[in-house]
Amino acid sequence: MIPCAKFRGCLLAALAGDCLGAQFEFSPRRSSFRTVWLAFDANMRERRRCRRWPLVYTDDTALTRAVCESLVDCRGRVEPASLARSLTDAYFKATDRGYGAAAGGVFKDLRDANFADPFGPAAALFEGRGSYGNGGAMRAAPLGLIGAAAAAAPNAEEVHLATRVTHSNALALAGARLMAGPCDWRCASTASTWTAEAAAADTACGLHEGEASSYTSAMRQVKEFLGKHPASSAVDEEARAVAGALGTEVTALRSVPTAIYCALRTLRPSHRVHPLISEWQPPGNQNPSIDEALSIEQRQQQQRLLDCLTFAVSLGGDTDTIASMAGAIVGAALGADALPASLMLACEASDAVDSLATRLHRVAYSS
Ligand code: R7I
Ligand code: MG
Ligand code: MG
Ligand code: MG
Repeated sequence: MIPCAKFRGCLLAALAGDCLGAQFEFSPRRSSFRTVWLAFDANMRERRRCRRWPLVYTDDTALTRAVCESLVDCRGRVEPASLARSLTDAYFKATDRGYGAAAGGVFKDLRDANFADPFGPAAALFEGRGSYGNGGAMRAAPLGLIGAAAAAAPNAEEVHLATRVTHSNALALAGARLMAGPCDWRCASTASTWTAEAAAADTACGLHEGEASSYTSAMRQVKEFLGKHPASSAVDEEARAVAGALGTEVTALRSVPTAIYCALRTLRPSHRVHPLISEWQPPGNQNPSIDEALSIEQRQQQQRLLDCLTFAVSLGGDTDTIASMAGAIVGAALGADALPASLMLACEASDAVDSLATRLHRVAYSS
């Protein structure tokens, strides 16, 4: 059985990546690791001064929550009509959470047709080719959790159905499939395992390995970068090179492999957390004992997650989404202990996301 702590770690770290990354999304200039970290540190201290959460989440979390809710309602299955309704409700509850340009139209069309054809509006986008944005991949983590919990092989078919409600382009489908794939939940965190999954996703979606536009070729680059071991003092050069080669765009192909790189970089045993973070003292918040009573191992896990999210955001571009997807992978690997209490106090609805993760876990193991 996959422990509930992994479900919680996955969804809470995805929330944290979204909330922390949102303040930098598509800034005109990339920020240094140091600048990003100083902002995060301030975010984690801010809660003491304000009544509401200082960091609000964006569409990434709104839709991830909606996927969870639909899965819980449907006892762990993907039912496209239920999912379409759940995603659309989330959108109309707050349309100002930074949705992709095409997303709003899909949700309006779904609602206007009373969800008669859950795939119709998305299939018509971009002259019938469908969106290749990362909006399917950014909400795929709960599908991965459910898929990994089922004894059967990963529910690739269900990931397709869930994605096609908004994204029908092969590049979006393969990216979502990769994000929901079995690697991370099982902690098979080597680049080779991910590359094999990328090949499976490419094949299933009709993308061809030899082409530049494939996840297999992107994962090959991920592997190359992982083979280098830059010193933490060269972290900004690493970020520039990774952002240039793998991308930081809203397209699935130019963001999913980037997020995977950020996660695998942090999870490799030889990884050294940046000194700014290893020297960090968690703020004493309303309940100082929460952060201060950590074991050394827990503290190291928290530092690893923070290091991952800081690096992901320092890449620039689609920072909320890349940090959220990287967070989902690392959070699943490390578990909920990796989330600092002060960070959870800073992120909108962290308590609601936490209980949703627990409900999803219960559903995953109750049939
Ligand atoms: O994929 P999607 O939900 O966007 C997610 C992103 C994340 O960064 C969120 O944090 C949020 O900021 O948005 O939304 P879509 O509108 O489906 O896709 C995103 C964008 O990708 C579109 O608005 C287009 O600019 C571009 N795009 C395409 N452009 C040309 N041709 C997607 N598909 C195409 C295409 O086929
Ligand atoms: Mg967003
Ligand atoms: Mg979107
Ligand atoms: Mg984004």
